[in-house]
Amino acid sequence: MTDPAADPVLQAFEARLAKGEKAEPKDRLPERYRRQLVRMMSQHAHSEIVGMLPEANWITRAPSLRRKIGLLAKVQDEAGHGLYLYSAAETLGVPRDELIDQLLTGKAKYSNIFNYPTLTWADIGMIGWLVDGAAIINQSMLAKCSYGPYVRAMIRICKEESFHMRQGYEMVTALARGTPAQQAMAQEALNRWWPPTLMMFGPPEEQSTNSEELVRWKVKLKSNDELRQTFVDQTVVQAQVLGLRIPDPDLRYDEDTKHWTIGPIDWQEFFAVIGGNGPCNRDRLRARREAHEDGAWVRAAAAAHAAKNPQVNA
Ligand code: BYC
Repeated sequence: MTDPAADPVLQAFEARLAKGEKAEPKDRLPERYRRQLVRMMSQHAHSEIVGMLPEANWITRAPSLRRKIGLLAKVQDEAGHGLYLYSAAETLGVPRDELIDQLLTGKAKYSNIFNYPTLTWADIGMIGWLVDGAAIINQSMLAKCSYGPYVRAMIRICKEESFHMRQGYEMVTALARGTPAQQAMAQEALNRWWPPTLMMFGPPEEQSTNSEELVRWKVKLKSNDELRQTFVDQTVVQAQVLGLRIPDPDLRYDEDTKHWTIGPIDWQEFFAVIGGNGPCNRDRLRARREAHEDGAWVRAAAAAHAAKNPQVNA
């Protein structure tokens, strides 16, 4: 890691962070900080966009009009989140086209969780309850991070994600209080979504290559493991209320620490999934590429309209 004494830009930047000030796009930012933010914010934007796919898979099969309207609105919200985040990442000097190209060519990462299939309607409830629940815990920390545009995007996104989580919990509640077949469907979905949701927080400290820098520069305010623990403590109790069983034979309440402890996480599976070898990686990228190609005429029309109406871009 660079010694701040040898780098006046880094020294001034760290002094500002120490005073609790936020960094803004017009500031002189250390190159490494800028690159770390581009990496993280673009991965986050891609996750929102790819995250639309597993849920969109169920729009036509939602069990009632009310559920269909709710799901449609949620998927549209995710598209909006992706757009705020691409805009926020662009403030760091990288054009959106370049970021999208990195996603479509498989160079960029996106959240591990969206490489798993949505096999039943209960999976849509699990995404809301577990995946959005995990995302909010991670994102409410990012909403206090050191980069102003990311903070502003996160504040808005967290409000919408909280609603998504409540909606998911309400869907799972309906199944958990339903017929034995509905209860079994909810339990089976929880069994599949629990392990990859725990992985969403990223690997443990010793394998978390970016954490040291990100914590130092106040992008991350808590470690991956600390946030994962917050999620476990919150979710175990919710599962108890629902009468669902967390699929972990090692799950125990530790009276000393007052936390729930979990069994081992399969990090080999995690690294295989983020390396491109999860159950749905190829499908997800294929779907995104097709959507991008299908949208070419919209981009061309928007560009032609803007060229004829310079005030649009003024
Ligand atoms: N998935 O050094 P580490 C949503 C990678 S979407 C994939 O700890 P870092 C929603 C990591 O990139 C919300 N890769 O990383 C949308 C690194 O590899 P590189 C998504 C992961 O950055 C639609 C390596 O592992 N949220 O809510 O310090 C519908 C070592 O990890 C993951 C965000 O994107 C992962 N889960 O910490 C419904 C939040 N974890 O890049 C819901 C923003 C780690 O060095 N991101 N890796 O090659 C973050 O907060 C942080 O990037 C992470 C990881 C905590 C995820």
